[in-house]
Amino acid sequence: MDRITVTGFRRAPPFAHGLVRDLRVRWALEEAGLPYEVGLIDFGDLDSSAYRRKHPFGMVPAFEALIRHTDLVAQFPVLDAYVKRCEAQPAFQKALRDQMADYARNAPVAA
Ligand SMILES: N[C@@H](CCC(=O)N[C@@H](CS)C(=O)NCC(=O)O)C(=O)O
Repeated sequence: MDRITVTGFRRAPPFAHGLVRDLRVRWALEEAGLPYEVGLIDFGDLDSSAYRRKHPFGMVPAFEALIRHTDLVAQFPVLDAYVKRCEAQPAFQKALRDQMADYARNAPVAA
């Protein structure tokens, strides 16, 4: 697997320390024991076309490798158990039901 790169801010105001969302990704990668690099960016980089190719909304974090929708999570029992616990929650079940209902309602009609 390619090495994973997660973007984070080079600097953040003190109130945001520990809250910027690259933290949870770094944490998950630490739990999984996966090697990764952090690509530090400045706030002003968020609008650059190079960064928008990584994250279309110009936010942190962005990944250089895709983790979800692979069997990667299933290879790590701690992550697999976490995902299963989260997906068993009523909030996830409702969100999933609603998304499926949207797809069903808007399904293309067979010709
Ligand atoms: N839905 C995204 C949101 C990411 C997000 O809000 N990132 C903030 C930093 S914590 C950001 O990049 N803000 C820059 C901006 O809004 O211009 C996620 O959960 O990863």
